[in-house]
Amino acid sequence: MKNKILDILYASMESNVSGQAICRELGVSRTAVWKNVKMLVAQGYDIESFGGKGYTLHGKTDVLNKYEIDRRNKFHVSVIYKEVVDSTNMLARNIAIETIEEFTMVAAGKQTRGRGRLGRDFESDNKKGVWCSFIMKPRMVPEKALLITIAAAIAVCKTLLEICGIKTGIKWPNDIIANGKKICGILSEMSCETGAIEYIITGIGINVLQKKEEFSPEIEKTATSVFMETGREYRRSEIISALCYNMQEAYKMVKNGNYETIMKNWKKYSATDGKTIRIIKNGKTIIVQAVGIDEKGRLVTINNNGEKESYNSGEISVRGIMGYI
Ligand code: BT5
Repeated sequence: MKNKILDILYASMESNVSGQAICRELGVSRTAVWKNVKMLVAQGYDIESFGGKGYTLHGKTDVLNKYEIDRRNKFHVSVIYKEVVDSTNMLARNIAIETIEEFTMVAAGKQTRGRGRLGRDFESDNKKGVWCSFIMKPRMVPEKALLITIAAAIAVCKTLLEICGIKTGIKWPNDIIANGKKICGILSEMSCETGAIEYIITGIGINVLQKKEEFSPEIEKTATSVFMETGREYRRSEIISALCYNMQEAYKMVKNGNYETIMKNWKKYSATDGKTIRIIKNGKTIIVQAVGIDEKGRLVTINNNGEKESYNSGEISVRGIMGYI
């Protein structure tokens, strides 16, 4: 019933809806409406109550739940939402095995064990960010899977530009940076069977509402958030819904082999192209120039002798661009 009440209040946002009208429309008692409104307020909705005579929904609050995502879900993507999980990538893995859906989003209010690459942690034990994973089941050869991470990075940059007006760049292959600091991390994991992709899970973590002092001392100097970049408290539901849309588009681009569009967008958002970068390979540091990416999403570089080389994401670690260490 809560969702039906929200539908009615959203339809007349910022104006008074009489309690009686809600009762009539839903065929329930005044007490039932009042009890449900109380629960919505406890969830964080800003609903003004006029002594049982009516209710007004104010639209400024940042409530993240399945209803808020679905309400803005233009593609009607299948969405799974949990208040607290260990890691959305872990939950997604269990769902991926069962589901027959080709594209699913798993999102959480907070993560108690957010994961980065190579066993690193990702700080997300707070309700201040967008923490989600996309389960994709494409018919595609595994070599092209790295392109999904690239396309996801493009989807994040697009979303942050469209919704928050923030210009970001992709630090190949999985970091999104704003003014030299990390605003988002991406973690793609893949399962293959007999040479074909069984599923790909792409986890995306975007810092939205954190203030500088809310990051741990370990990342305080290298991390940033939408709030720190804009001074505004954007709604997570708005960002996640736009991301879901852009991610679906990104997925289609990769699946349909629309490389030209991917390359065009890569050039637009790349933070590495044309830059001298330090790459670490097998513990050794090499200085090269980043040229771009190839059709498999590998990083293409050129060294002082003019020799070109392409790298997979597992092979190297990129350092030293735009002040990001
Ligand atoms: C990543 O790994 O950046 C991938 C992060 C993916 C997170 C999403 S959230 C939803 C989904 N569920 C998960 O469990 N994970 C995904 P990596 O490139 O290894 O970077 C990790 C490093 O980034 C850490 O060692 C810290 O230095 C830094 N870091 C940790 N938390 C951060 C944060 N919130 N913002 C910026 N930097 C952070």
